[in-house]
Amino acid sequence: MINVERLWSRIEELSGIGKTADNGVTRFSYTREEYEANELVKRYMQQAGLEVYYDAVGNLIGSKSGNKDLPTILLGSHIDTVPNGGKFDGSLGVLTAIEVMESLQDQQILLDHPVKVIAFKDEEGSRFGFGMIGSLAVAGNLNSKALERKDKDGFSIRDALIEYGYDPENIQVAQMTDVKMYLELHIEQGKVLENNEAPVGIVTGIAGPLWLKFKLTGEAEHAGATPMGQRKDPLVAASLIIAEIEKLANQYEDAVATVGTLSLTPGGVNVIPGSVEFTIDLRDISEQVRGRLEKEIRDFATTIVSERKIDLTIEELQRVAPVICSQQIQETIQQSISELDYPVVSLPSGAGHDAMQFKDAFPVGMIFVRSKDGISHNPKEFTAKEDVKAGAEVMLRTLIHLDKS
Ligand code: HGY
Ligand code: MN
Ligand code: MN
Repeated sequence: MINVERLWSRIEELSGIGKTADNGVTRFSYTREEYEANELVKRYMQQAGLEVYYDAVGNLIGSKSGNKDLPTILLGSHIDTVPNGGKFDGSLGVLTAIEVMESLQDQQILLDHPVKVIAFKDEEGSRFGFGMIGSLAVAGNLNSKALERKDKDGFSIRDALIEYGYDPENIQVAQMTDVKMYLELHIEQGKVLENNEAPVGIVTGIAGPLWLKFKLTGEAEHAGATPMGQRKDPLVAASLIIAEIEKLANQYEDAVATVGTLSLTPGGVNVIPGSVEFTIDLRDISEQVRGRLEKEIRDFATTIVSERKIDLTIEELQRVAPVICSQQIQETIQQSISELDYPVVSLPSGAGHDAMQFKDAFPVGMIFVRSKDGISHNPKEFTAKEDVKAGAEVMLRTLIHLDKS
């Protein structure tokens, strides 16, 4: 039986670390706030009877031993956030996994399989523009080139690892091989469950995020003395490209395209911009559709900049393949939902998750919990306590069923 008051109070307590003025949370990886948050979650893991340690890249891991001849079941999510994000994104998954393990301990239920609960490092990619560092490392796919990615102050992931006492030359030991499967609970961050009046859902697949950084370079010149026909204005070119991105994405049913950051230099009222940078986040459940959309955007941008004699560079920041969730795990989640008499709703995830990194390693499954008004990546992000309880009960039952499979 889940102790939802214990879980709810932990959600509140954790949200106090990195709290922003309007009650959001900002907790980037390898920062004091995130370290403090990890140390709090470490205490929760210990209360749940888990052996706790940090792995070679700083993933926080709570381990429960079992039959050593059996592979490990991984549970987890992340506790880092986007800038001024909500208190449920990622954190709910980690805290619910801990609550499930503590409820098993309370009821003296011993599982056959060993279990590890993981708070993955830097799922969001907010600081280095390169996400899922922790789950990439556990999957054995964090290559040393990625460690050169820098934050806005020129501090690299490599620097951050060293600052927190990790050895950048030793990250490969974070890989986990003897794993049966991975199960993650996460808020939906959309409106499907709310529209279906369902507290929980079964994730069928996860759309893959592709992040590109466009840099347009023209000529900074006098706003008053430069005739319109003689300008190389990268901001006008960028605006035409950004407007076309929306049009192109609208051609596809499930594709989404977002320009989430934009900056220009030098930034003067009477100065024609010299350079403009913006990022695009492209997603679709189909890698083929995402590829088509990417090509159309690149081709359109190339046409615009050549007509306007603007220089364009496009840097790929991350490219994560879409993932189909394990049929067996989906069916087991459905069995748990039915046992608890909740409506059964299956849905794809538009948001990316750590589970994606394990697509070629072991089966993955995800449980979604309803988001109020579908809002996320925003201080208004909210999930009701009864839905938090529903999600935890479904996860507990699913884990018990999977342990017997
Ligand atoms: O970007 C995402 O989909 C996730 O929030 N990292
Ligand atoms: Mn997120
Ligand atoms: Mn998340």
